[in-house]
Amino acid sequence: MLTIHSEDHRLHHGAAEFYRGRLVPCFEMPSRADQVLDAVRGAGLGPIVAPDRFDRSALTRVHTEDFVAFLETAWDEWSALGETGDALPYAWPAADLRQDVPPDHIDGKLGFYAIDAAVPITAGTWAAVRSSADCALTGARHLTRGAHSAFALCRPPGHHAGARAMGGFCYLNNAAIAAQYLRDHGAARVAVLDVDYHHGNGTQAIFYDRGDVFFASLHGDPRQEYPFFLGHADERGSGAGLGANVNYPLPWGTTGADYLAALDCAIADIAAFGPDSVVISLGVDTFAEDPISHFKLRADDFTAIGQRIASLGRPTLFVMEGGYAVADIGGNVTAVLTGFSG
Ligand code: 5XA
Ligand code: ZN
Repeated sequence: MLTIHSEDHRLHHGAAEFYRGRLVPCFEMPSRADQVLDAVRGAGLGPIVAPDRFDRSALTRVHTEDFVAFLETAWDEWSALGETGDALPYAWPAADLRQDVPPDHIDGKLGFYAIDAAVPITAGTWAAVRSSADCALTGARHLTRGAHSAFALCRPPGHHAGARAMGGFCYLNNAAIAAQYLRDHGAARVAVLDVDYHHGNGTQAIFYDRGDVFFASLHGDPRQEYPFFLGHADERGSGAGLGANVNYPLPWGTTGADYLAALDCAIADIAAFGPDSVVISLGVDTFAEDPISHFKLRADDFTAIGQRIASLGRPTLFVMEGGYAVADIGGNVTAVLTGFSG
């Protein structure tokens, strides 16, 4: 299996995120990708290549023009204020506030284009975000050229990013951008399966009214868990997309056995949809030792996840999402990938 990786991920290293009333060191850090890369090499998974550079238009197939422009210029606008620390939002257009007038000031823009304060913007964030999307796009291109699988070692991750919003360590939605690329290059039907611990709210929202991209997600129940405001079982899609969205919210404490039973249902949903290719939002923060999550999966469970995904028998792109037990992230990711490859 080909792995796509860029050293540019290192350009994004936020100092702090806002969590439970305090600024804490970012859980999403460069060493995560280093550990995964080491494990990919150690497992002899296959070649590792740098991403191709894609046109900006591949991003605006799923994100709005104004949002991409905001990400491109946010650091310059922030640093023009004389600020040298990371840019973070502090005010949001929540209920009863206007969401139709983008502010001019960067403080307002940061909140307007964010769902939370876990998205620090640094001097190198845009370059890293862009290279992360390029990794996903390169993997998708590899599938369109006949490959059976690829692993996009994306960092920062993407599945919380909506068409017009960043959040939860995510800026551009790498999996959605890749799925759209597959649609634009020959695949009539694409399925996105999100096995990250957190609901992929951004991916769901981007494809919610579409019948050509199926979205299935297993995740911590939003009644208990971030992102809290999307990811319930009754969200089935709308309009042409009705029936093309399935959520399996699971309670804190979910074990490997319970998780795999739900995964079997999601796999059956995807098989019934009949996709030409599959994109996996691959988070391993379902791991029992993950510092911010509450599932109980073990290494063997990750192998079983890969085996079940392989049972779909479709060209498959794995896109890296979350996982914060840094010492174990590499082993858990390669367990999925080697489980898939057999
Ligand atoms: O998949 N999403 C994550 O791992 C980030 C969650 C951020 C919670 N503050
Ligand atoms: Zn996650």
